Amino acid sequence: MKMIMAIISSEDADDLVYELNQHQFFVTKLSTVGGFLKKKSTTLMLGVDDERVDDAIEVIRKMSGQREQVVYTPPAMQGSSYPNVQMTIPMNVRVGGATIFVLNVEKFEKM
Ligand code: 2BA
Repeated sequence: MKMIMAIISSEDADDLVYELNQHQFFVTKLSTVGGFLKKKSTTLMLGVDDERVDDAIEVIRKMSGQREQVVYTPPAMQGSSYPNVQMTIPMNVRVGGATIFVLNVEKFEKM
């Protein structure tokens, strides 16, 4: 058995946990903070049979891996001659990202 620890963006946590549960993975969710940037993150702990480790990682990659997303931002236009015109500019931003550790589990018991 292995313990997967995945540090992910908190925005992705609920959807990822749902998807992992759908795939019959047990998950424990911890609220964490990055030591360097002090930004809130979520760390998931999954106890997984060896042969299912790759499946779990694939779900994590799909739901919380780094990806590009289009966001629409208002342009920084001061003193426009058309104040009622709402313009937005599409921008590609990188979201998500996961750091994964896979640890050997010496013993697993429920009592
Ligand atoms: P990432 O490498 O994507 O790491 C994101 C978060 O994952 C980290 O948040 C930390 O909570 C966790 N993490 C990553 N590698 C780890 C490890 N080997 N052991 C334990 N936890 C680990 P932060 O510590 O706030 O780091 C945020 C970002 O700042 C990192 O993104 C990396 O790009 C950069 N960074 C972190 N430590 C750094 C350092 N000592 N020097 C330069 N850049 C650093």
